[in-house]
Amino acid sequence: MLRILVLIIGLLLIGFITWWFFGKHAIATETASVADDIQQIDVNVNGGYSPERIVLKRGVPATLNFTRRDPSSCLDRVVFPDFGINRELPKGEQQSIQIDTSKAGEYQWACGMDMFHGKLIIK
Ligand SMILES: [Cu+2]
Repeated sequence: MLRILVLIIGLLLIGFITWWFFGKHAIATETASVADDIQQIDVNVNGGYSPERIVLKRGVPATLNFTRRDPSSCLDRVVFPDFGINRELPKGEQQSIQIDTSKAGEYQWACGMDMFHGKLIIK
């Protein structure tokens, strides 16, 4: 009886771990809105980035408006290694970051410690 119980708990644990690591977690994806030949999108920084994935149109100048609402210093910088951008995000202040959209591709961004991530998809 006890053996069966331990077996069931073990199987449940394995199932949970598999789901946690390999399950498809929903990722918020948003497309920047284009107006007058520029595209813009607001990114809310609070316990991570929202949206976490941004689709940009290639060749259209893009501005990402980051606003940090999270009090933790973890998110007080945002880094786009592919674009050489490392910007401070003062709390409650909107920071506009210009992105060069001339090359299509997928580009990661992260907090200053590389703990929280987001992705730009230029196409
Ligand atoms: Cu961090």
